Amino acid sequence: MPQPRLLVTRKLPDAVEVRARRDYDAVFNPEDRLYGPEELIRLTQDVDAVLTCSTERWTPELIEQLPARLRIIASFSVGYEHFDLPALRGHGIVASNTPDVLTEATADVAMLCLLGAARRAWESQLLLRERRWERPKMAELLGLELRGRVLGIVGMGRIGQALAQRARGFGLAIHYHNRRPLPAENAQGATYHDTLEGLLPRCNFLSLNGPGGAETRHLINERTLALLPEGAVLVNTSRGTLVDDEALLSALRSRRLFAAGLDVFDGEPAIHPGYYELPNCFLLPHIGSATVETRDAMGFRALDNLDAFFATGRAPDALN
Ligand code: 8YV
Repeated sequence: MPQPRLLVTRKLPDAVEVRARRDYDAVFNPEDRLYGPEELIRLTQDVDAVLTCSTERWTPELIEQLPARLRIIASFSVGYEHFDLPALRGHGIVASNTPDVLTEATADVAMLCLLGAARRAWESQLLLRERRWERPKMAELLGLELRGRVLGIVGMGRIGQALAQRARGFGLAIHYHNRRPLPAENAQGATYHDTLEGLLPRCNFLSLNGPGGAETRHLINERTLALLPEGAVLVNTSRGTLVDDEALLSALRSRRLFAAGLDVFDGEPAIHPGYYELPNCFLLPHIGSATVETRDAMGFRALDNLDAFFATGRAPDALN
């Protein structure tokens, strides 16, 4: 049996590419260019499978033009809002993601964002790097203590729960909003709110850990931001689309919010320029899953899905 032909759309860690090259007739993207829809249509014409990232959007218009030969698109990501699942299903193409393997790394970065925002890490970095640190000042660069405050988590899935576990160690009380309350063994004493409106007024810190997509677009907007207590901190490591940038920037400028810690942005990497101007933003370039172990595990999980699909016709992490 000839090896299935696989298009790998982005440059992936070496160990992942070595395995893909061993088991597939694989085509890579060594320059790590970002493919637009036309290029994707051209490059997929002679492949059986694609290993994609969340940087490629699989829209109905694009899916319409994929060849009958293409049977599976495995994503190197847990998020899957870049897939139009009904359109893929309609074309008999299986889509899969990589759940579980990036939970801990992403929860670590959520904690980093929370601490970076609360303790004014960016302003402190600037003071040093611009050689402006004259002497320790007792009444400057004062941040927020975590102990005894409340962290609200929107979206208490795997990553939300892993963040809650970390945050408890810092003395934060956990409240959360989810479609459904968690079983007691997963909630670990966290307080459930059945509405976002019920949760927000309780939160000194708010972390967004829900999925992207149309349903959650601009969940955090002028109205919902106004429900947070004065001086709250917003953390986002899920998807930038959850936040209305103009509303957040205005709350940060007026200091109604103390700070924000953001790893994801609407339209990234072309983020809203307003963020660059504000000292009370701790900004990271979407590095939630960026550890050696996790990025390898994501690639291996995507390949596991492809292997199982070609061996049995079923991908364990199939989404459709
Ligand atoms: C990835 C992510 O870096 O897995 C996800 O959903 O957001 C990130 O971990 C990125 O999406 C790679 O495709």
